[in-house]
Amino acid sequence: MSGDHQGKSVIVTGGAKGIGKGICEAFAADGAKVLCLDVDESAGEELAGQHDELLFRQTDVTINAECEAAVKKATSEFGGVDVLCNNVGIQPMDSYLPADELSEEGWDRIIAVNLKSYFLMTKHCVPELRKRGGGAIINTASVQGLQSMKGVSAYAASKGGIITMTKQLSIEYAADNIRVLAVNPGTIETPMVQDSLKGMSAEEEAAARKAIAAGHPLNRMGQPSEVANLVLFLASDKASFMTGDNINCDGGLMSKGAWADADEEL
Ligand code: BMA
Repeated sequence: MSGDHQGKSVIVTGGAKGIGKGICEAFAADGAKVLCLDVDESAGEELAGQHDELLFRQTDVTINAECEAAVKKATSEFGGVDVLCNNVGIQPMDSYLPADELSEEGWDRIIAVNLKSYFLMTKHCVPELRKRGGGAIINTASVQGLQSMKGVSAYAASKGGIITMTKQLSIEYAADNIRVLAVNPGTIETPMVQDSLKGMSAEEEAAARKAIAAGHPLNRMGQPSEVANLVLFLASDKASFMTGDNINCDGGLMSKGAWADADEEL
């Protein structure tokens, strides 16, 4: 525990599972008051039951009025907002399609959850951050906002959008002492990634896990807590001269050239 966030009020979207859960737990362990927002009520209630200063509110952050109500909840319960972690993200298995085969609804859903919600939560939190004399907005982007693959048009657009919006917002609100940063996780052991391995035989899953790990120079998937450590640092005064940037937390994935493995086999 660093104590950097002792008594601070923090909102985390998509906070009940995966990276968001790791972020909620790390802030709670550091003495912050945490409002966890998620659509998954049972996972959220279970998490809230494990921490004294962690509240759960079932919220669909794609809906403006729900975001507004959630921010009001944080201010009434905790007296204000110091840190917003826009973290929610989906990558549904049925969206892994070329753009010409992806439905309009499939595109809209991913963009609404992964990108629009970041705008809506920012919109409602900024006035509260201003009242505190400043604060931090930490956005969960992805290495998929930097480099790409087949079948992820909407997901890639959403993550690239987060990275660009992070830069834009950092300029918009620098004078308010609000720092805005993004993190780019590589493959992290989360329900979202586990879902992508569902339906495989044990041997297939083991082979897929081996291949995913091998893509990362550290030769493994990351853990939610490892992304959370970075988020807490970026949200703290220790990162006081950082804003607008996006930082990889990816076991070296983005350092690896596309030719690296082929070259080793020569
Ligand atoms: C994340 C997700 C994961 C993926 C990782 C690295 O954003 O898309 O499914 O493994 O990027 O590509």
